[in-house]
Amino acid sequence: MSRATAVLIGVAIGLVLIWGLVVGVFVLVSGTHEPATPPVPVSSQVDRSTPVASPTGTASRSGTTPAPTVSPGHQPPVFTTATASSIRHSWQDITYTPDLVLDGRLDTAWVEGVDGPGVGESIILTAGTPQTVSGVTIFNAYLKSQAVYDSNNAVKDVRIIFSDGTSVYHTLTYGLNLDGERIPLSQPIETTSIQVVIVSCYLGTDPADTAITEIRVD
Ligand SMILES: [Ca+2]
Repeated sequence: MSRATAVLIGVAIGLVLIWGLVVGVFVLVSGTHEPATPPVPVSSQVDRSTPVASPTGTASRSGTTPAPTVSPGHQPPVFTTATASSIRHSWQDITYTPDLVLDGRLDTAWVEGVDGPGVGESIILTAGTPQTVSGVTIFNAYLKSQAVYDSNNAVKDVRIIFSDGTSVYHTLTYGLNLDGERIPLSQPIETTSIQVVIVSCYLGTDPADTAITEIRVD
């Protein structure tokens, strides 16, 4: 064997060894790539867990159901102030001011203060902001007791006027009624005021005074 041939064989062996190393390394590298594949399912698990999380979010939203509580029903209307076209003078320590229709008591009342039964007199409830009203309940006359009821006038025909100018007319029933008589509106009205006008009266034994014990609004 010539020297050149020996060199060629040596080079060939060297190349084979290098090739072997390259292939080995490639196998090792591609082998480490194999486990790199699982992350895909892992990430898909993350995707799956995300939708799972979102229903949980919706559940907590519906669980925090105060939102439905607010949306279905409107806030009850609140009228804080009452003024009147006239007021009967106080007698002894009893007063008859208009605010007494908003005090929640059936033994206090507004009594008009003009001569005669007070036809045309009125009481006005007002609110700082528009309120949605579906009905007005009148606790008619002076409900402190049957005797007091009998002596004072009760309202018979009443006109209720709202701040937008619309009005309803209603004839109240005679008789002591501690539950009040509700006057329903054909549709809710947004209003900042409710004026209750005495159109006519049922006369009491002392026909000088007409009273309204309470006015409640829903
Ligand atoms: Ca009252």
